[in-house]
Amino acid sequence: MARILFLLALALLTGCLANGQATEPTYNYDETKVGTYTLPNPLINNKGKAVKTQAEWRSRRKELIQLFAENVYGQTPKQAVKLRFQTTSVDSSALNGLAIRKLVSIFFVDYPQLLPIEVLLYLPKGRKVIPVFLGLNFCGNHCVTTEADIPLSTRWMGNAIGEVSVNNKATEKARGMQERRWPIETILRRGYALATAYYGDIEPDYPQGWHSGIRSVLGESTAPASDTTKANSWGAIGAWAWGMSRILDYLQTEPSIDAKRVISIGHSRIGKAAVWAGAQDERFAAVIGNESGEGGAALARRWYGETVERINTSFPYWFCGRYKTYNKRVADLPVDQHELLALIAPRPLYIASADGDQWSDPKGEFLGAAYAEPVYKLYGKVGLGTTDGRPQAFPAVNQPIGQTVRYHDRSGKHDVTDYDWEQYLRFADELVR
Ligand code: GTR
Repeated sequence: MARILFLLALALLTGCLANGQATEPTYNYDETKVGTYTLPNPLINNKGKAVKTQAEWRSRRKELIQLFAENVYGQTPKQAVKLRFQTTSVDSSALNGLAIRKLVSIFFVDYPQLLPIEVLLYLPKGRKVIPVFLGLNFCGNHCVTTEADIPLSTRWMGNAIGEVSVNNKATEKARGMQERRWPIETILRRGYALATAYYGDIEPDYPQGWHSGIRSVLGESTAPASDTTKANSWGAIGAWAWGMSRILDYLQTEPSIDAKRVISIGHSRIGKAAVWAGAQDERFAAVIGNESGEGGAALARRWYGETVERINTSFPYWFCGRYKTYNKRVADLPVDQHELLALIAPRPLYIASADGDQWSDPKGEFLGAAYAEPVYKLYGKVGLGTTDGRPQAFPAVNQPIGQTVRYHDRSGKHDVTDYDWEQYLRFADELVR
C-alpha cells in the first residue's frame, strides 16, 4: 500500500513537473477562478497624460510599440536589410487554369549563410492590381496545395507533425496536408491573391532554431545561446513578424499586386506573429488573428486558458527575456493585448476564436478586441461596437459581430475552416477593397 501511494505521489509530481507546473497549475479552465483585473488604458501615455487627438495617438503608438518590444516580443531590429527577389518559376495556368502561380526566393544579400524565404504566390488570372492575403504556413508551401510540382521544403520540420516528416524533414506524404486550411480556389475566385511561405524559413520553431534563422545575424540574439532570457532580445514571434514584412517588401515590387491592400493573416502562433507584424508595420491594410490566443489577441491579465506563465514555460524562445519576469505578476505588465490590437487602428481588424479551443481563451480574445475600441473611436470609427459605452455581450457561436473590428467564436476545434475564411472574405470585400 505504502509503495502504491509512493508511486502515485511520484507520478503526480513528475507529471506536474513535466507540464512545467511546480506547485500550481499554469492554466485555468474555470471561469470562477479568473479573478478581477484592471487593464492599462491605451489612451493614457507614459507620462500619465490623456491622449485626445489622432496626433497625440501617433506618439502614444510609438510608446506602446516600444513597451511591447521591451516587455513581450523583444526589439525588432530597425536596420534595413538588403533583399534580392528571384522568381524561380512561373506557371501561367496553375490550378486548372484559374491562377498564375509564382515561386519567388527572397535572399538576404549581406547574409549569404541564410537560406532564402521561399514565397508561393497565387494570382487570380485575368485581374490586375489584386489585393492579397499574406499568411505564413506551418509545414511548407507543399502543404497548402496538392499541386505536385511545388518543391518539397527541405527545411527543418517538427516531427510532431507525424509521418509527414521524418528526421525533421518533410516527406512526400506532407503534400496538401493543410490544403483544407487554405481554400485557394475560393480566395482566387473572390478576386484575391494568396501569398504564403513556411514560417520555418524565417526561424525553425524549436529552442535552438534561431541558430539557422534571421535571429542568428540580426538583433541582440546574436549573443550566446542563453539569448532567449536576455531582456530585450527578440523572440521567434518577432522574427516571424519581421519575415512577414519582408514578404510585403517583395509584394510591393510585384506589379499585379495592390500593395496598399495586403492583409496580414495567421493562425495560432503564426496568428500572434500576424498581429504583431500588423501592429508594427502600417503598410498592412488589415489584420486577421485566427485563434491567436495568449501573446496574441487574448488578454494576458485574464487568467484563463493558456497563461503568460504557461506559454513562457512551454515556448520561452518565442518572447523576450523580460516577459518571463511577469509570469507570476501579470498585473505589472505595462501593456495588455487590447493595446496590441489598438495599434492596428484605424485599419480593419478581425479576431476569431473557436468554442472548442478554450486554450486560446475565446472570451479573452473577444475582450482584447472590445477594449481596442477607444482608439478606433479616436478615428471616428466603430470597432467592435459598444452597448452603453461598454463592450457588448460575448456573442453566441457562429455569430460574427462588429464593424471595423470584427469577431466570431466558431463552433468546433482549434483550426482554420471554410467558415472562418467565408467571414474573412466578406470582411475583406467590405473593408479592404
Ligand atoms: C500551443 C500554444 C498556443 C498556440 C498553439 C499553436 O501549443 O500553447 O499558444 O500557439 O500551440 O500554435 O497551435
